[in-house]
Amino acid sequence: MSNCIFCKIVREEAPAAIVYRDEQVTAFRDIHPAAPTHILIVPNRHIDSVNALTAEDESLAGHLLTVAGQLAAREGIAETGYRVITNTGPHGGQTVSHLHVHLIGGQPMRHPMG
Ligand code: DGP
Repeated sequence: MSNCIFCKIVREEAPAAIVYRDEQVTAFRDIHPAAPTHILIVPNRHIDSVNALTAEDESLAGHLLTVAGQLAAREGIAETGYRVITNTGPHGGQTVSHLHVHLIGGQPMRHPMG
């Protein structure tokens, strides 16, 4: 999608602190970090949200989580713990319509769910 900010980051047409990239996903630091570690992991191919995932995306969806775990280890927060969040739609608080996984950690999480 030409106007999608995360597509632009994936294509390196917009700046971002990219921390990981492979043929399926790109990970970069959130511009408004909610904790010492706040990384967004996005599919390189535009997918609006969890709502748009199909059975053909199951490997990709799993890969987003696997990379989250690997980056948590690399960031040194695997043992202390962290949150992996995917907001979906207005009630979920999704503000960027390109599927993304938040990896947030480095401090105790304060916000309760819901
Ligand atoms: P969500 O509310 O789940 O859609 O989260 C979107 C996140 O994306 C939010 O934490 C801020 C982040 N974000 C928005 N625009 C940019 C950007 O241009 N660069 C980076 N690095 N992060 C962005």
